Amino acid sequence: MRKPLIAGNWKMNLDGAGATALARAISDASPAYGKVDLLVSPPYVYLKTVGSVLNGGTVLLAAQNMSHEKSGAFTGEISASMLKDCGCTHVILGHSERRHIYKETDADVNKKTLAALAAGIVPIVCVGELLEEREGGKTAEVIRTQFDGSLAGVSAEQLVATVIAYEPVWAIGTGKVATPAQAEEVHADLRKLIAERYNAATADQVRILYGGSVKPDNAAELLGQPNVDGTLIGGASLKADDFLAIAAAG
Ligand code: G2H
Repeated sequence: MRKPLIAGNWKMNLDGAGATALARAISDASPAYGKVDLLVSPPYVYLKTVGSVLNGGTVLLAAQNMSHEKSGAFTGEISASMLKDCGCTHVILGHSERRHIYKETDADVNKKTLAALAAGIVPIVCVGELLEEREGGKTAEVIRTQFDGSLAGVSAEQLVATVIAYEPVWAIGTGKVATPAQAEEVHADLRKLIAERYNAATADQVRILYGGSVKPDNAAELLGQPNVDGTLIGGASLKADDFLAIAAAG
């Protein structure tokens, strides 16, 4: 039985006061949402502040990216051990904004994934197709290629400790949500791929989140799909009421 994970990706939004207030509202309400795991992912500079608000509670803390390097002359980069030091349990890797704006490749995501796992941080590895790829009938091929490239060298044991997020690029921040059937088709194919590459028991345990314009009014149907094990939420995670309404649907 996979416990749903409801994750808020705050992206490059909020200021210190706003991040603190949002974290406090979610943390205070969290005891009523025990059926799901709650996670927030603030910008790097607010991780410590948000972590101190969440301290002692059950809400999980994630960074939105990290370097695969351990330390050294990498100006502007942040390592896995620094994230751990700030209280992070998770890190989002290969988000489509990283892949498409900052040109991160599957090989880059793979190095980061292996570094996160080695450091004991749970990677939330994102995959997703572009609109033209979907329209060209290439969705399954693109997702499978991204999965294989991003997760190369990950053992079955490590994969169970990894979260996959399917985020169709055409549905991100656009208001165009994938239909529950479209999401379920890709999630089911990802689970089949995990069973092929690893085994059925591993496939059964890995959580696969859906992301892309998830809102309170579409969350229940998406989360009702058998292979949708949670959501990665952008815009709607910036308001505690909306985020918690999605969590209530989990
Ligand atoms: C997809 C999602 C969060 P939004 O990027 O990862 O954002 O919910 O705003 O589409």
